[in-house]
Amino acid sequence: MDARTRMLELIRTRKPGHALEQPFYTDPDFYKLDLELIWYRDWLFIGHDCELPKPGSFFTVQIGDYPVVIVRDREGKIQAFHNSCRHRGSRVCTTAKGTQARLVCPYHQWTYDLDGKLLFARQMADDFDPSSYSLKPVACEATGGYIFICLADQPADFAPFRAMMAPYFNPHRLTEAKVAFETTTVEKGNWKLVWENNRECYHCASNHPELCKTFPEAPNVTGVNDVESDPEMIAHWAKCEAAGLPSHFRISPDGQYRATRTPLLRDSVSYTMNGKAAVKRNLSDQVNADRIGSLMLYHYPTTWNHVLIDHAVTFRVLPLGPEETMLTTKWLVHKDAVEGVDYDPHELAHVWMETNEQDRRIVEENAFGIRSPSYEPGPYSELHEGGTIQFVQWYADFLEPRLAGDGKTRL
Ligand code: 3BY
Ligand code: FES
Ligand code: FE
Repeated sequence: MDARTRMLELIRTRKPGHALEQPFYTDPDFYKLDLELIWYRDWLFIGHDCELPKPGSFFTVQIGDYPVVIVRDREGKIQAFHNSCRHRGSRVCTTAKGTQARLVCPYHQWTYDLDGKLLFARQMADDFDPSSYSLKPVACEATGGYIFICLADQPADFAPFRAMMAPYFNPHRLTEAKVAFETTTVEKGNWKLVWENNRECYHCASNHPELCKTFPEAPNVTGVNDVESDPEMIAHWAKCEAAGLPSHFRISPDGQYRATRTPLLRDSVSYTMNGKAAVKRNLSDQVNADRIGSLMLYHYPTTWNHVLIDHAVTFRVLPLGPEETMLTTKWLVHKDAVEGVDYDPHELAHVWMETNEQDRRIVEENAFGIRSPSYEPGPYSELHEGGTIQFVQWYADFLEPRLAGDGKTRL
């Protein structure tokens, strides 16, 4: 039986409310199917507009086998291209980020403009037509300070996500923020284990002493159940919405993305050890309301986020292999906040750096145990792991028709 048929069968026979079978977390062929059917087809959060401050600013990213470069063009528009030279395929941009007037391939110096057009190719034949050798475009959209790309030839409509996200995020002015601190963590576990762990707080009390000082471990905060019947939540949404900040829990019909604003514990305003702001200046000049808590957004499979009054923490998940995942965390502050004066980057990042490290260990231990031939999927707690049940259900529902699908894609 080929991997595709086996995966489809395991999805169709899986016990709802239970973890997945071992190969979903370990098998290289299942991983290839995840790449092909999810990562190469869907919208992926990749970085922030504020990381491309001027024309020629670029950063690079690797999605499975695809190197991609994201660049701000001369008109100020953000564009994405396959980072593979149209001559003999070398990577054109070889650094993580930078600024260049043109994109010059290091191999034979074919030179591309910031809109991907080939400008020069030395000593090619007289009939060589540069206009046929532009860098290949990758679909790219920006909203609320976030850049998304999609590697598919015919990407899904981005408009419904933009329509949901923009009103929640625009007041926070992330387009005008700056990245004050950034970390990269490599976790030795499948990308779905990173998500399953993130979508529940059943593990929080015993693992996250720093985060638990300010973040509520209540299941209706992290999860998707009973969110709309909690009087504290309803009062919080009403207060924030009166201050012009959309806050209600909203989720897409297919469960791929959700936004909601949650209060933090007691009088906390930020993820610090004492709950006080980590940055003296508010993140957005447009938001001055008191105790707005955290605006939380997830968008499967790449990102979860917390936007607070003084800073935002954004997370990007990228798969590196069947049992290896990269988590990039960025702390965004007002662009005019001054390091050492308005904030101390280590204090700013402390709680989530500890939390990420605790979660890395959790994911790696989880992966260890799953490799055991004795592993069998156990039941999630319906009360505490509603978010994880929802993630796994989304994954199964998303893959099933694609696996059953048109049969065009083969390993
Ligand atoms: O970042 C998050 O949203 C989740 C919620 C609970 C565990 N983790 C902290
Ligand atoms: Fe890029 Fe030759 S491979 S110039
Ligand atoms: Fe955690």
